[in-house]
Amino acid sequence: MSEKNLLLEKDGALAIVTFNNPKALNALTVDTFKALEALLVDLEQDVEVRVVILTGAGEKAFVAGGDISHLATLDAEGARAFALQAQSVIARIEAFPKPVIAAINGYALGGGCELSMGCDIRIAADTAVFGQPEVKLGILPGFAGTQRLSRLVGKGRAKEIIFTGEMFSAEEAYRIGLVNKVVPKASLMDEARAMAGKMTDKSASAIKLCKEAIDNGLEMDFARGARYEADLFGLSFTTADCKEGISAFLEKRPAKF
Ligand code: CO8
Repeated sequence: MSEKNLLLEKDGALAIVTFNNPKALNALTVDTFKALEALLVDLEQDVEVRVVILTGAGEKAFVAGGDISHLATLDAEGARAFALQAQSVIARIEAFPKPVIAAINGYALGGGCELSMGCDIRIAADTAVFGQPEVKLGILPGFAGTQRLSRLVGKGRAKEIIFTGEMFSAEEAYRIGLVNKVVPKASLMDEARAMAGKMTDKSASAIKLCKEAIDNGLEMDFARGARYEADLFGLSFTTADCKEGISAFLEKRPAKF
């Protein structure tokens, strides 16, 4: 456990981080972001941990957004600083060298939806509810939601979601490609663990390079992205995992990564 608003459970190669302020539907504060950043630094260095799952405590919410009572205290400079702090922590999740799965157990609104979009994979409970309701508060998504939502679901759909501020279901989130999978609420964590399990027995160094190729390559034009992939492909041949994976196949035995 790293601090009250953030719980950490380690289970073999898996780390489960839980936003734990259910009375305020796990709304995100400056302190939560600081704690999350410190935890990510630890988990990055922890060689045992191969996959991280983020989820929310309580029955109702993953994360219902930035803490509106904190937003009420901010001036323009403070709002910009909060947005930048949150963006840098979410960017750290996106660049984290191991897969990060969001197990979305309820409301994923505003900053909560934005945080989930920094994760590699989103699995939603069938009861989860999504939305970017900032326009109802006279503000805009400030945790890079305008950028990530447009890239994930396309510009037209992102504008509809952001301009209307309407909430939508997990099924709709699946239909538009915002989440990878919708599962019964009762089996959400089992499903997240099962998906993580399909990654933890694979090569961590190869997965890290795949993540870099996808995330960094998508910011390039196709030819440069493909060239970048080839560079990383070459790099993968310098790893012990490459030797082990290929030898294991040829020796007809399971690879041990
Ligand atoms: N911040 C602070 N407290 C919250 C938040 C929040 N985002 N969401 C819920 N809470 C609190 C409620 O105030 C309430 O507290 P209390 O019991 O003390 O009155 C408690 O959680 C339970 O909430 P409700 O009683 O409202 O529960 P309901 O089931 O009736 O409703 C909803 C659930 C629909 C989720 C409702 O709580 C709601 O609409 N919440 C706000 C959702 C929202 O607007 N989120 C976006 C916030 S803005 C944001 O995230 C932008 C980030 C970028 C900012 C840029 C930086 C400056």
